[in-house]
Amino acid sequence: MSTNNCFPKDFVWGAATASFQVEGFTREEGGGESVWERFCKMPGRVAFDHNGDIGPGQFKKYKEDIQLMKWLGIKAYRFSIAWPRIFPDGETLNPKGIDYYNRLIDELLDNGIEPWVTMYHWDNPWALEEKFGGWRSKETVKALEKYVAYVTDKISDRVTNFFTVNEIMCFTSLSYESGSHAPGLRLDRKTVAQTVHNGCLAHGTALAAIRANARRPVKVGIVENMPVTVPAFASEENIVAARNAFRVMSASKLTPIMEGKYPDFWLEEMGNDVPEFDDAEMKLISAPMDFVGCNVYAPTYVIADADAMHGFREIPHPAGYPKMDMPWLFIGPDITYWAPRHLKELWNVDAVYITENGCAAQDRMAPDGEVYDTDRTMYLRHHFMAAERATAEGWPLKGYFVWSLMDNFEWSWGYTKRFGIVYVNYETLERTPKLSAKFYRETIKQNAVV
Ligand code: PNW
Repeated sequence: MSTNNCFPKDFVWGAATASFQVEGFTREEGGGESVWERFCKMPGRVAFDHNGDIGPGQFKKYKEDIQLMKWLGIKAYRFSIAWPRIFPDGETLNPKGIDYYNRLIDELLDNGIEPWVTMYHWDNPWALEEKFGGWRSKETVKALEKYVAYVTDKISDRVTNFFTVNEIMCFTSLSYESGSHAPGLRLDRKTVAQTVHNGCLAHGTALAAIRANARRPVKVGIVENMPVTVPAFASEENIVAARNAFRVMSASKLTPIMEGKYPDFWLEEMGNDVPEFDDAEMKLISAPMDFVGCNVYAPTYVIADADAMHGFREIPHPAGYPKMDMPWLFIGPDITYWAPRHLKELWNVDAVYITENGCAAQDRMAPDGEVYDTDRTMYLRHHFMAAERATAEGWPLKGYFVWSLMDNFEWSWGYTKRFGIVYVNYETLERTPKLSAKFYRETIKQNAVV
């Protein structure tokens, strides 16, 4: 039993997934089409034209999956609700749509696992895209408000922890600028800036709707994948540089959410392409949260540079820098330490959760039926060391959710990338805990780096 490297007693160990990535069976019980379902049907957009029709099939296998979670010993399961199950055309209620989530929540609670609910993880109703242009329009934000109000009313008797939206960049810039995410468009800078603003507004609107409709006291925050800036080495100047860079690099998202206004330098830089907004919206966007969720995968290295505009310079990764199995997945466990530290030092945030951390790896089942993902285990262990350091130094890190509980639909990569600590055989839907799952189980059991 290790006595060193222990986590605080109440540290929340969890696992995360998202509806479109794990559920499958999106049309059962009256569900509608999401932008991602439609995107999968556009030839060539998703690897091998994979789709979310079945996937890991958690919609049918949630009881089995909850037994896996129980075996792992996680205290919390972060999952998202599929908006088109509840409002299939974005506007008309499907009362049966909530049934699945009621079953899931009840089963989790019966097994001693807390449900942590993400309201929006990218699967918005396709109809809103057609009618209003999706996140280009504030009409979509209004539709989100109605959806979030309804869901909160139905589940807040049993759910305490809510997240508003997941990763603003991924449903705005990637969706309307680079086009790698649904609906796959490539639009001009002003339109994209408007989607980003509307994404912030979606967060603020959902936050208010959750607070207004909750049946009991609840806790609410956002999930962001802000660039996590790491001082190339921790000299005093580099630490200051990394902290400033953290704020500057989130100028259109987390920074206005924390500060209530867009930074002047950003407004200047955007010129005529500044999105439409008013004071009332900025107030909504920046309403106080109970915690901040950070999805951390790869580092952004920074050094001090007195001649640079904001006093820092980002250093690119050299060609041979070690990576996990995604083009962007540079290894840099220090982000798990620096995210809560920057958030505390910049904005006095008192509760931070790592809402996602994990990696894709080239998992193969060995002849003995085991998956020996020593690479993922190494990746995770180093993040746990950084997490333990953060808690030991008193930075406000309160919990950690591994991405992901199981292999799932990795967006435009389809099923070609595996992020799970549990292996999924997509032919039989059989689940096999990998070495990393056994490692995670032991970590939770000892509440320490093992
Ligand atoms: C997150 N990047 O997305 C999402 O929240 C998950 O749904 C997803 O499966 C997971 O990370 C793994 O990709 C990201 O380009 C998308 O750096 C893109 C990036 C990071 C995270």
